Amino acid sequence: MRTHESAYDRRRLRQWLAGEARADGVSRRDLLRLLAAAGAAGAAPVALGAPARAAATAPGIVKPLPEELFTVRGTNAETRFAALAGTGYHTPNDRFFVRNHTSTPVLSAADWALTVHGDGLTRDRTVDFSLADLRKLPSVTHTAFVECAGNGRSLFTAQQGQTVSGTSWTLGAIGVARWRGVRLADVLRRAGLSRRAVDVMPRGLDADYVTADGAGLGRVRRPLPLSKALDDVLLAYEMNGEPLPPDHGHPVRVLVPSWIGIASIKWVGDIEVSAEPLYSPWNTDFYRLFGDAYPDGGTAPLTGQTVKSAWELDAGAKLAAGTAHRLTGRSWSGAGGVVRVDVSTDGGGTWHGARLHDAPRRDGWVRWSTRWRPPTPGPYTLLARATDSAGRTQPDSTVHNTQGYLFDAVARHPVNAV
Ligand SMILES: Nc1nc2c(c(=O)[nH]1)N[C@H]1C(S)=C(S)[C@@H](COP(=O)(O)O)O[C@H]1N2
Ligand SMILES: [Mo]
Repeated sequence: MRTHESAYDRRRLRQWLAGEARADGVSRRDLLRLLAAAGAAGAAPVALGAPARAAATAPGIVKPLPEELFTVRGTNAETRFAALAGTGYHTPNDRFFVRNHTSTPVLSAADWALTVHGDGLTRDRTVDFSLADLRKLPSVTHTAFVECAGNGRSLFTAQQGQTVSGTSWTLGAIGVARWRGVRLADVLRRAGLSRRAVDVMPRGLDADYVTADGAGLGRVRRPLPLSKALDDVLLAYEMNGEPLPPDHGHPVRVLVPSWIGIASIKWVGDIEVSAEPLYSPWNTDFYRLFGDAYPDGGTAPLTGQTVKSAWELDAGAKLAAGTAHRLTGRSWSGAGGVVRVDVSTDGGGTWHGARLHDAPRRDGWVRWSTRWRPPTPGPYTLLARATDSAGRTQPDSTVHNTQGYLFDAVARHPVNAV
């Protein structure tokens, strides 16, 4: 079952208006704006954060970030797609992208505990789980991508000439890993899930997040509807067969398959289970679509990821003219497995099917390849367009939203034949 938030979100807003929902750390103004979007009168425009600046280092990331593997963007590190060529299906931990709102906290697994609490538990109790407690529960392994909602954001500007706020990712804010852990559903049931529970809000142990304008938003947290929390969400303690590395949430992170990355809270320290709908800035101000094409107060909170494709080549890569090359790439979707990828090596004049090397796989990606002999020296534009099992195909352009989320248009990849 896939959960869509829009109907749920309207109900959550009505409940807030009736005093039946909680919104700690969210302003009344924000909620009134969202209410307006859900069907009432007009609302104030959205304030945008300052655009991210590229930095020479990524303060707060623990693992090495060699430039062959990563492009550093502020507190974040983007995977270079060229560095995935030949690496296999799963993204090696040493090249998996990092998105940190603040910095990686270095936590000891032995001292760590997860506190599950809230009025959505029977008798409103508080239950602690150590890592050893979690390891005693049945373990599950699931291969899934984690992809930032802003992946591809810079293409709104590069391809569509539009202004957006946020980290200027190209397409490398995604990785696919084999996650091992326990079902969140098992943990919630052990904690004593009440029939009144509606929302579940995991919160990270990293520092309070302060925006560029100095607003303190508290620790990173985002509510999940109970239906998704009980469906396929994991509390993961392993990534590709290793204990979760510090930058990816050591010792335990939430893994929400197919949804935008912000749902997968790293370094989870507590989970509130609530009988009332919950809000945080990460489902009010951020991670909704705002802009001319959208309601004044934005859409419902974003959930599933869109369809995308990327070539395992640097932008501007040099390829020998008159020589046959095997070009590779990957395509993925949050709505189902990728069943078809069409490629063009002449800027979209002619297209043919790429060879797919993986079966369509929900929550994952497919690797593909194509052969190309650049006829003469000069600049060329490579395109790849994926279609998923739900029938979604990448469009030629993506409708603008101010924060540059969910870019899904066909990317124009420049190369030079020399
Ligand atoms: N506690 C915490 N969890 C977090 C974040 C964060 O900054 N703090 N960033 C989120 C975002 S926006 C994304 S895209 C993913 C990135 O996961 P990764 O760094 O393991 O690639 O983690 C999410 N979980
Ligand atoms: Mo993200």
